[in-house]
Amino acid sequence: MATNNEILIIGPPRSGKTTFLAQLYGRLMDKKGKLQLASAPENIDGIKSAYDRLAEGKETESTPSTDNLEVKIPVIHEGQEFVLHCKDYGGEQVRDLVAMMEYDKTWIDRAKTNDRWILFIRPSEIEHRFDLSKKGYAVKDPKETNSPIYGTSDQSQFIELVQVLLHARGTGMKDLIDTPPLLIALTCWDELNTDSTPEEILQQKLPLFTQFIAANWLPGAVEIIGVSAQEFPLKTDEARDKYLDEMPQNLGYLVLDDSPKEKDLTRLIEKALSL
Ligand SMILES: Nc1nc2c(ncn2[C@@H]2O[C@H](COP(=O)(O)OP(=O)(O)O)[C@@H](O)[C@H]2O)c(=O)[nH]1
Ligand SMILES: [Mg+2]
Repeated sequence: MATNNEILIIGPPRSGKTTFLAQLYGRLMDKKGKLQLASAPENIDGIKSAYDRLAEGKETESTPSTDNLEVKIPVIHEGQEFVLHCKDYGGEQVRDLVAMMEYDKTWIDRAKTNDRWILFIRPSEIEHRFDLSKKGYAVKDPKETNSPIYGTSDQSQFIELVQVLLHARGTGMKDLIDTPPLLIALTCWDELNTDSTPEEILQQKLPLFTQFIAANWLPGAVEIIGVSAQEFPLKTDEARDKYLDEMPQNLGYLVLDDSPKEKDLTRLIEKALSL
């Protein structure tokens, strides 16, 4: 099946989407990577302000729940134009994924019209390995501020998300899926302090989800990579100073099969295009 040139980027709150997009935007502006900007992106304000914050050594601000703008970034790869669609949600909306899909019909359209999907997952925020005894219980302290949506049955949430998107597209699961190809980006890779591969980490952290993906996608139509858009947390003045010294455009890397510390962040998109 021929794939179109629309790419969907999806991930729960605090999975590092805004930071990655701000860093990607910087790389696109620098024009040194494999991908170039095709024209001015739409609704770029959120990403620009994140970009400006990073330029001051400050971390991104979380997206207010009322702010549901979709960002569109047109890029050129090897002479062909592609559009990246990324939509940011406020935390509470994503807590019930099915409700989110009902709440926002544009997601259904997105699932239909984007023939390539990139899913952002932040492994360090996954609470525990799948454990039947814990299934159904809330594991997060609700008082905790900024608490990620990951929690109980992270795995079923990701499985459900992918199933809802497939259903919205009308993609059956009887045959192995080749369209949409799926790139799974494991974000904040630096937080893991690991020598394991992205495949190994996904298997360790989300074995059931890994099994679900393997059972439904053609092996060549799915890939798992690591991403560290920022390289370290920006929680202390020391870290912020270090960030400013090294400069945002020099920070960030991907963990790819062919390049374990790839500095060209635009290659994440290239990977999605090569599936
Ligand atoms: N250590 C580390 N922290 C990161 C990285 N990328 C993002 N973060 C932090 O993760 C948090 C959520 O990031 P953000 O981009 O706002 O996530 P979003 O909600 O998916 O848009 C922020 O505190 C970021 O500073 C990274 O590569 N490494
Ligand atoms: Mg965000």
